[in-house]
Amino acid sequence: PRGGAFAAVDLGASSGRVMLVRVGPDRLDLREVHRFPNRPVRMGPTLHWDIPALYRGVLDGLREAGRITGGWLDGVGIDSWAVDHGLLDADGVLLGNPVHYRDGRVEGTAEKVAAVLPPERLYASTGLQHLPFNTIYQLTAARGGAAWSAARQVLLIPDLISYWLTGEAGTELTNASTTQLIDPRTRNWSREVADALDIDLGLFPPLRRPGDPAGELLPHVLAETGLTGPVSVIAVGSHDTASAVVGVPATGDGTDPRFGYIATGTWSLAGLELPGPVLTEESRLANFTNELGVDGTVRYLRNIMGLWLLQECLRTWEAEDGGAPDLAGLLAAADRAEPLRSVVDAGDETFITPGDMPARITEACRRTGWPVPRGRAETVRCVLDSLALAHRRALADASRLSGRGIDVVHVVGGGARNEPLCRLTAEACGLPVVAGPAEAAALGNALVQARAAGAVTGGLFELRSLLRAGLPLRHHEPVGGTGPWRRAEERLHG
Ligand code: LFR
Repeated sequence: PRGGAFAAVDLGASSGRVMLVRVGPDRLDLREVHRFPNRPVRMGPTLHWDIPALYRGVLDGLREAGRITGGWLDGVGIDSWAVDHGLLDADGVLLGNPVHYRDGRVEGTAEKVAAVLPPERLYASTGLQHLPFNTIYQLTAARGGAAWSAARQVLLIPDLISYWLTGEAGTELTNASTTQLIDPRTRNWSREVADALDIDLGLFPPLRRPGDPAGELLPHVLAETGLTGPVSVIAVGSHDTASAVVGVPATGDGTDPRFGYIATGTWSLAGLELPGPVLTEESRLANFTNELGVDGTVRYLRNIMGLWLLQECLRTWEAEDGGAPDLAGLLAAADRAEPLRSVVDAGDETFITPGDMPARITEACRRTGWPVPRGRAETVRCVLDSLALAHRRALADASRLSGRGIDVVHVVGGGARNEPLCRLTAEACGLPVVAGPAEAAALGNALVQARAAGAVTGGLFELRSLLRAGLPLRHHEPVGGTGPWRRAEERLHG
């Protein structure tokens, strides 16, 4: 293997970035070449993604990457948040800006789906946790609309970007698993679910697996980005969480990988990497998901509200103040505030939609009999304690339901930079936390490309050893007992 230069496009719910990642048998370095905001926009009653702005950000990033390498790239890979999609008409033209999963259109669709496919059967067939915005609910909401009758193809967000770059359509498997139309045992479409919901699977282009070729940049894309062709697009774990878990610098060798992970960003995704799904009724009731990962793995995890709670508080305060609040100051004040004074259930669906988060936190504390936070520092403390508590609970549940022990917790993604959050998570779990890399998704994206392009070889263990060698990681030992956390958990969840 000779190494190479890869562009990893990683679109998150609050920002997108293009990283230039150089990977070789004993080399891994990454450089952020372009970062751009992801600002959803409400048009009429509906919350949309500003997909043209995101696509422009991708093109700008590729141009910048090419400027650094002299026009040459060994691969391009795209990952983004899951679940959402665009509809294409018979000419391959996008029918309206994709709808944001936090939009209210899915209200009431879970009941419709449950009426034809009971939740027990849906879980037994797909292993997916109930999230009110899973693709099947969005498709249920979209049906009946004018765009739907003109739609000839459904493309998930990374596949849509890839289609514009290459002219070739495919459905990448790890992200497809979040549609709730995939059977995690066969790692293929579930006819049973599609038939029951009357969804035409022919709307989805053929499945691709991470590492599969996904086309070459079109001539006009080369012209616009200044890149020298041919440039291959390579399918990666196109669900950002799939790529982020490839980017976990774990040491387990695959036979006894006793690590838990928390991919933190807008969401916290806390769980385990398993060789196969857990589809028990107990697992369904605990709302655990079996998303498909790279190299035949399963991500057994629970979605926790994540830093969205903090982001929405900040947005509310910014509107009040007419300027951005001082985040570092708030985090420091929260760190000094009384521990575990109040906590909320960070899995509570009432936090999903955008809006006044401090008010919703106050309301949740009142409802459950916890003291109401007095001011911003205590609100932020409540968010951090609540996230750490939810991390503890998710990892303990994952371990119990799968029968696999955990010796160490890896915190990756943007939240790895949040020192108090990592420290509180170590304390709550009673386990050492290794924090970093913050850019796990982009790194996991690039590593899968690099292997497909022959720049490196090996399985997840070998890919991860490059991360361990190449990146600064922070270690947090659990200090203090888990007693207060156990008591808070009992009080909150009974
Ligand atoms: C994280 C993530 C989660 C998914 C949520 C919505 O960015 O991809 O894994 O549940 O966004 O798509």
